[in-house]
Amino acid sequence: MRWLYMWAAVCLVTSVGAVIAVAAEPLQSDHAAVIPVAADGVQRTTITLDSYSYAPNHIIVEAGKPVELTLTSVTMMIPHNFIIKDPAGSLSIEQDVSAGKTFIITFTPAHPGTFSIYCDKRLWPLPSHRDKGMEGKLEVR
Ligand SMILES: [Cu+2]
Repeated sequence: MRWLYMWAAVCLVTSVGAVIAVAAEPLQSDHAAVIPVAADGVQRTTITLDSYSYAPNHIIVEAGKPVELTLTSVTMMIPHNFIIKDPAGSLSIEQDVSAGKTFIITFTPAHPGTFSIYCDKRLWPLPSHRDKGMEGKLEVR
């Protein structure tokens, strides 16, 4: 009988652990968007910046064709930015997007790969916006 109680206790602890693990998943789910190539050959889309998210937060483009992103902030106060850095040096994008503003950036990804998009703003000593979930990815095919 004692074994039965212990088994039940182990099951309870395991399921509580699973619930905690699910709760610790990233706040944003992945919203992938394949960006179409327009008639003029440009891959054009809009990304909405909010506190603390990008929407969509996963964009898929083709290598070797220009990309034009309209970055629109919908925040009232908090400034954000939009950073993509390829450690190999093929991409180096850093655009500040102050509250309520819109900026258009263009670049041509040279090589396939998956690159992080993130906001590195932070109000010390709070965690960075990226740590609060403000990140995404650029997938180049
Ligand atoms: Cu930010």
